[in-house]
Amino acid sequence: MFEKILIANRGEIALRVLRACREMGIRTVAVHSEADADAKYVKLADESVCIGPAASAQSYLNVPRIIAAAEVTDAEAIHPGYGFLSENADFAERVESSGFVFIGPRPDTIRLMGDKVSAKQAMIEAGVPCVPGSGGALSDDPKEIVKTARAIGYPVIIKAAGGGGGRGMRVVHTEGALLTAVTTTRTEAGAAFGNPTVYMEKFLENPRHVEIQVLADQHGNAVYLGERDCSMQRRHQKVIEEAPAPGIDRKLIAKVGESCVDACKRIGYRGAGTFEFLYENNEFYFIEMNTRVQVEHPVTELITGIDIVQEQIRVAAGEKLRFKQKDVVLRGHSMECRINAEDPFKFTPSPGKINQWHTPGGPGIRVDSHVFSGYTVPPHYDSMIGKVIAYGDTREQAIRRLRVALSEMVVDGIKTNIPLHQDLLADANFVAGGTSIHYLEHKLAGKS
Ligand code: MV4
Repeated sequence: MFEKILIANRGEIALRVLRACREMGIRTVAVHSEADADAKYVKLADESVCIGPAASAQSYLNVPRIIAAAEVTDAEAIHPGYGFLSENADFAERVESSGFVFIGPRPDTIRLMGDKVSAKQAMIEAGVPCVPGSGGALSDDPKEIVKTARAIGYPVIIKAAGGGGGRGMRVVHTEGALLTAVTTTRTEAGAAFGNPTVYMEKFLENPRHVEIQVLADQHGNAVYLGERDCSMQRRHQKVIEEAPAPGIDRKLIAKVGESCVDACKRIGYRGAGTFEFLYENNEFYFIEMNTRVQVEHPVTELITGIDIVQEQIRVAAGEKLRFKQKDVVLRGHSMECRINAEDPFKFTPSPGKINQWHTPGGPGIRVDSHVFSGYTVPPHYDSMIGKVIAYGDTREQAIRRLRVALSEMVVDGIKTNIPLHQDLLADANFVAGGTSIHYLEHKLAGKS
């Protein structure tokens, strides 16, 4: 096992990784920007290195500084968390060529999944169900483009190969709008991602977002840890996530989960990963794969009893997975509310000093946050300041526990989205389960 790990991230995930390391007896190096010098996880870490000014581009995205910090502290491995450099294949390559272990998949796997056309190609070959589409990059020939769209059937969606997470997409409802949409998406993709390649899919009108968590070691073993429903989102930012996904046939999930495991084995996947699907009319359709630990990993941890971050570290160190698929048993229900420093209904950021921070507790409540009373939320980064996660025997119990937990929580000094969560946890449609990816935006627009 590693003796020392450098954590190349900030906020709640830096603290989450630090806790995993401490529990495993691994020493830690925190790297931080000037704005995060007083963070709790920086003080809890065995060593810390300031890697630059507040702006992420000069600190948390500053590859030479991060590598230098690993060198001077003699760390053996680097955990990238989520966001920042976590899915940057060039960074993973630099980490490995500098003699450190990247806690994540091999660089070429990150590259394969970062290109959404090659990712989808790999999934089709592995037998993972995909959205019907162009089956590769879209042709340059207008006649071919029209033919492809007719074969798929309108509406279609044009997506950038270099996009993902909702960036670089355009929905097309009629043949008359097709070619300009393709040209515009290509131009935008070239400018935004340096890659004008686009592909086409059938546009699914009212799906849910259901994703499958996988873990794979470097010895050819892989398992899936059930699924998460992340449909409650606004502008591609998830708000509430839960596991299991309500009302979906377990046999179907097992079939799709096994196909994800097969895909992991075929591509030689290593570490934790997430297969994102759209789910509509009792069918799963793969859209993208994330090659990092995700914000919402705790809901899976609570229903499986598996510490995903510790497993990431173990498989990165070359250990074999300690459990087989039959040992992965889902029990109960878990739900997570992302707590953001923002206006609950206008969504404008609300950074600043938190005078009082009181977190909830009691049976089945977990709070993942780096915040404390007196902490100042810097304006330079993502607005998420923590997560309240509930576990219950049933979905109803998890929801009741979350409601009680949020009612106990005190965040004084800044605005948070807790009132939005309280609205959602009292919303009859959400409580019934199975709302689509458009539900929250429709609700906020006053349509439901
Ligand atoms: C789609 C889709 C409908 N049909 N693809 C948005 C984020 C990116 N991961 C893929 N996205 C979508 N792809 C087809 N063929 C609808 C979305 C989509 C979406 C997906 C997941 C979660 C939230 C979403 C919000 C709007 C659109």
